[in-house]
Amino acid sequence: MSDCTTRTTCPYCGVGCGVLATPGKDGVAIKGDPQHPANFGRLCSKGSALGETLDLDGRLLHPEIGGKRAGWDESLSLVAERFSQTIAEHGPNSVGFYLSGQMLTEDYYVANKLMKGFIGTANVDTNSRLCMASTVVGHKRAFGADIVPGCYEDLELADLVILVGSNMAWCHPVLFQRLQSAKAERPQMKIVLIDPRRTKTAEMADLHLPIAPDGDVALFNGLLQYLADAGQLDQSYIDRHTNHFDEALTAAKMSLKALHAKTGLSADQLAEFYRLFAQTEKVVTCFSQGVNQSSEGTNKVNAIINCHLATGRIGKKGAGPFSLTGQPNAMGGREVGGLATMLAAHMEIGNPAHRELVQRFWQSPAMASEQGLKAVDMFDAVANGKIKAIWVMGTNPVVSMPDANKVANALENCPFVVVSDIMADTETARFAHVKLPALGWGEKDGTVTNSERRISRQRAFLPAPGEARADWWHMAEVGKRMGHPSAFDYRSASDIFAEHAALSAFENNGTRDFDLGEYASLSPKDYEKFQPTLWPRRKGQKGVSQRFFAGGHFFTPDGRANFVATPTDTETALAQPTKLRLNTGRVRDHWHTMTRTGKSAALSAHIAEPYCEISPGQAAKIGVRTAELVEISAAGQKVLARAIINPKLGHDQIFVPMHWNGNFSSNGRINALVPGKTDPFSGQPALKAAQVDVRAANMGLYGFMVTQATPAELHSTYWAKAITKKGWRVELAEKDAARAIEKTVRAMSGLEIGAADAHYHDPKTGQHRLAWFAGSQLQCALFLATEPVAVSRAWAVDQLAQIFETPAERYRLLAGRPGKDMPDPGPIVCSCFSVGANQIADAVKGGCTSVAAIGEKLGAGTNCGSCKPELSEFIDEFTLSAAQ
Ligand SMILES: Nc1nc2c(c(=O)[nH]1)N[C@H]1C(S)=C(S)[C@@H](COP(=O)(O)OP(=O)(O)OC[C@H]3O[C@@H](n4cnc5c(=O)[nH]c(N)nc54)[C@H](O)[C@@H]3O)O[C@H]1N2
Ligand SMILES: Nc1nc2c(c(=O)[nH]1)N[C@H]1C(S)=C(S)[C@@H](COP(=O)(O)OP(=O)(O)OC[C@H]3O[C@@H](n4cnc5c(=O)[nH]c(N)nc54)[C@H](O)[C@@H]3O)O[C@H]1N2
Ligand code: SF4
Ligand SMILES: [Mo]
Repeated sequence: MSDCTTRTTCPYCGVGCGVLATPGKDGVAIKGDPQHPANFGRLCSKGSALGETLDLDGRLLHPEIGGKRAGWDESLSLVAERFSQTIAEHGPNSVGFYLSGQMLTEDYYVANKLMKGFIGTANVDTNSRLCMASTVVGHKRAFGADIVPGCYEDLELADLVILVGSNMAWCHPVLFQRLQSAKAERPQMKIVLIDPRRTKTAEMADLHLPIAPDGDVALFNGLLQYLADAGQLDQSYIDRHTNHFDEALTAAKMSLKALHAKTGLSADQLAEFYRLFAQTEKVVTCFSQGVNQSSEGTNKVNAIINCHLATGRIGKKGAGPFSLTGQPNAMGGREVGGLATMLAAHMEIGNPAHRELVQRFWQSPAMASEQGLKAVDMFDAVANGKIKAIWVMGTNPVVSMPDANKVANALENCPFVVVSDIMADTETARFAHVKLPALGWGEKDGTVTNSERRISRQRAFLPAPGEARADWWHMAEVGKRMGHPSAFDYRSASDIFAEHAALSAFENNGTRDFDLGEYASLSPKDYEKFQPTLWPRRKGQKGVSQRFFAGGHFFTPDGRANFVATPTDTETALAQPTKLRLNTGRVRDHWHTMTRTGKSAALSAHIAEPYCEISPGQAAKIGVRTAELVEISAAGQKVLARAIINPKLGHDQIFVPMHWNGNFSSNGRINALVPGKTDPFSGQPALKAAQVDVRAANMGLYGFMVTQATPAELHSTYWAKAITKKGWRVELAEKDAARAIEKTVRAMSGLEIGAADAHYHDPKTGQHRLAWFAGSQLQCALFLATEPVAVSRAWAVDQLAQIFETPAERYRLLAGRPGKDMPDPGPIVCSCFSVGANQIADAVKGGCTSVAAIGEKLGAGTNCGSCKPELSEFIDEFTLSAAQ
């Protein structure tokens, strides 16, 4: 490790990998930190590409008022004044903060303190409501506190790992790799995947249960019933450490017929799963958004926990329920009480003693006395004018909230909107009256807590760009200007962390789970040296315990865990059988609304446009073929996406990724179609369950363009753009083929069709192909056809900026025919080494029958390893076809 290397933590997923960042002449070199206990040196594709996302293109570098550059002082004063004035006129409930699990703990702490302790309302909610809220409530109902009982090591020690509603291969890739290594060492370890879709995660599973959407409560209720019938309960644990078992078992009872109907699984599938669970002592059940983002998300969480409590498989090595948190600081946000339903340091807003304690600690003038508005309700309150001033920080709700157009309209009509972001032009920032530039990853200092309760430092290794300042500073400066100078007089993130730690330990004495007393008087120097640690860290505590509840002590009033009755009488069948069920989620190489990963050519190569997975039967029914566009609609809103026909998908289901938005595609923002239906206990929206119509989009003209210039305004019916190493690639489609191609071209690239240096036109097939050169260097190539353009994208992208001297070379380019010297790599699978599907298929055909052998030959999978599940799929498919 060189002197210029900084130890920090990845800003993406909740695995919380340690990163070594070394700024140098050619940018920042990124490596996994071998000493970090989350990843031991590994990084996934997104972590590995962090260096590509640190440029200042598109960054917000100065405060803006009404779209014009403004000074910090006037901007902060305006925010303070407008919030104060709104509160004076309409009361504290007329303002709100909408925050993010990507804020650092210190940022979050200050925001929560300002709103709950000094403005005096709990109208502070966060995108964690869309992410982890059901788990929070599920944990509290069962354990009396929001605790993840185990740690990552448990996944490695388990003999059975169950993944429920988790696409771990793509969403928690380094943890997935740890699990893969553990299984390679102990092949007897079993992995079960429960997901309606067969995802890349299934590549590692011994058993994939393609459960009916929202069949999870029934599945785990059925398991509880099975365990009871088979005499496989841990009766002594139940008797000594829990309450309400009988109620839970009674509620779980259902006929076999109902069980099959709700889960969509056969008797054999159920029996195999139930037997595995019953027979294995060391079981870890990991769950993620297929569980949380549901109108019965909280009951799903409790149905899972019930089975672990009933078998005493909790808090032990290799056993327990394990919530996989999404965002880098989802957990830190919960620790500071960043949600509208909590107080600080895992205290309860509904508990007067807790409120009094926090108020005394903060010396606050106006404590919130009840829960505030949860995300969906908060934007409803903006829409109906109850909230008149809102501050959005570190999240992009116009893309990520359900009923996204309603959110956009609400912000448009809100009298005062503040947005703190690192980027100047997000779909949310467009509605801001005041924009405040935040420090981004690598520029800011603070802490994050990962899925296993491990607190790690994010450290700055880059100078602050422009006038950007830390998020906590935005909040603290407004707090001071609202009349609380001493309460918000922080000099650094370290000051804030120490205060947060002190509050967690304040009059705690072991009564509350969350305790960082050890750090209550941490010095800035110690903060600099802070090593990744699990909590609790009580003052004077000897050693760090990795697990909760081994001794059966819970944080409920009587110290016993609660079984929760989770009846399955909620409707799981399609409400309107004529509609399709829209499932949404993530792709391997993009992060949410793409403001950062969209800057990386390596990450943008894997999947470059919005797509819709659809079953062959459904595709045939609507008359759409692979690669044509489909139109997905609901409530008068429409999304266009590329059809991918997936034979393993249920007939009445489709899947569309959540990432694409107006900055990268014409109409890919899927949340425009997802209604704001929520779980009754957690308020978390059912983001995987919209009812939609799908039909063929019937485009008259399709296009594909590679261009060195950043595409200007794109006006075609459909477009999607992705950055490449030498420029951009753009997918296009026009509804009306007769519409002048010339117009399309000009709108797309500013280039004149008449000025193209090479043309190819085939009136029979309706194909037009054009290329523009600067000297002999390819500047832009455009391929147009009446059906989806059949040109290798990866190959075409590689042609940009190449030299084409002779007419023959240029002709070959327009023919889309790779020359012998430039073979077509096929769609990119390994983003680290740009290895494409054709290359991998050739290698497999040539005798590479293991992932390692492919790696040796092509390099694919040998850096971050995120593509390994895809590589093994190639091998499986080849072996299968060879066997037939
Ligand atoms: N590459 C990448 N990784 C990420 C992120 C990212 O944006 N990109 N975001 C991070 C964040 S914030 C989060 S929250 C996590 C999310 O991580 P995951 O939860 O693993 O990801 P998702 O793709 O949202 O959804 C997981 C799966 O739930 C399935 N599912 C849908 N409905 C049901 C159901 O009713 N039952 C069951 N059992 N399964 C169902 C979907 O088919 C999907 O495959 O990922 C984190 N990691
Ligand atoms: N349909 C559907 N919708 C979903 C989901 C789904 O599965 N399906 N998943 C939901 C889930 S789990 C989540 S977590 C959300 C995520 O959704 P969002 O939180 O909206 O997504 P991000 O793109 O991560 O937004 C982060 C914003 O913060 C900015 N930013 C980055 N770093 C900083 C910083 O240091 N400070 C500040 N102030 N800003 C910064 C980024 O530029 C970006 O604008 O989406 C939810 N929406
Ligand atoms: S798994 Fe990947 S995205 Fe998640 S923290 Fe590790 S490197 Fe970052
Ligand atoms: Mo999330």
